[in-house]
Amino acid sequence: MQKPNITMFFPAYNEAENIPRLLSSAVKILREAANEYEILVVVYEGSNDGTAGIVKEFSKKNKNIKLLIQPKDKKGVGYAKIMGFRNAKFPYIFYADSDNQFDLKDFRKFLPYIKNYDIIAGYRIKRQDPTSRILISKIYNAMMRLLFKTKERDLDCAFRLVSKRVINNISLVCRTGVATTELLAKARKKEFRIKEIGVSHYPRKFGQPVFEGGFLNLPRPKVVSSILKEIVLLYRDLNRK
Ligand SMILES: Nc1nc2c(ncn2[C@@H]2O[C@H](COP(=O)(O)OP(=O)(O)O)[C@@H](O)[C@H]2O)c(=O)[nH]1
Ligand SMILES: [Mg+2]
Repeated sequence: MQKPNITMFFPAYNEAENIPRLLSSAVKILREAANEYEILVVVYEGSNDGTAGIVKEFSKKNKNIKLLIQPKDKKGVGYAKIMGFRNAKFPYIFYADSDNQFDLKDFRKFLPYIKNYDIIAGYRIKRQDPTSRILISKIYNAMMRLLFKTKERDLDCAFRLVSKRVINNISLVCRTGVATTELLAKARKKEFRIKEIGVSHYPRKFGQPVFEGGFLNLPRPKVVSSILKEIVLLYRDLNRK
């Protein structure tokens, strides 16, 4: 059986210390799993730790690796995903966070299903984040499930394979982390087939998460308010007659 052609993309905001391991493992997995492949790293222009430069170095050595710059005025991990999907040239598009909290080897578990499902959504078997974050996420997931009738168990898990069929049939507009729910809710509405697969999760070793920070490591009010605003917009969008 012919191997699939695969695009992998990774959003990155100040992930300089994580990029080398991420790209090495992505190349290793794709060389064995794909016929042709490309790796896009969508780097937020506001990154100031040299992330883009490191990706550029990798792209000089491997022409399948490409750097995309996300404009400064279009911040947000959701917008980075829109850019990844828009620029992906292959029919199977996989994305994950670039902070090495996942092990890309788990991508192999997806392969037997890629022809029979439109979305394969990873869920974290045991999430390795601070307890406060896990609690907030549980409340968030419950609320999103109620509002958007999504049934998947880990809505904001950034380890997914999406068929280009889906991207060509729905319009994605969310710029924040709400984007991961938007994708599932819109795909579900169009009756695309969704499969869930458990994946491993690890604590962040380098760099900072965007959601929380500061002295007490609390959720950042600006991030929370932009997420809440976007939930309202998405609700209106999905319930428009
Ligand atoms: N391009 C881009 N990447 C982002 C942005 N915000 C977060 N990221 C990346 O998205 C991924 C998830 O972010 P992170 O803060 O670790 O989220 P968490 O794992 O849910 O705490 C990481 O790889 C970040 O570098 C953004 O505005 N633009
Ligand atoms: Mg993370």
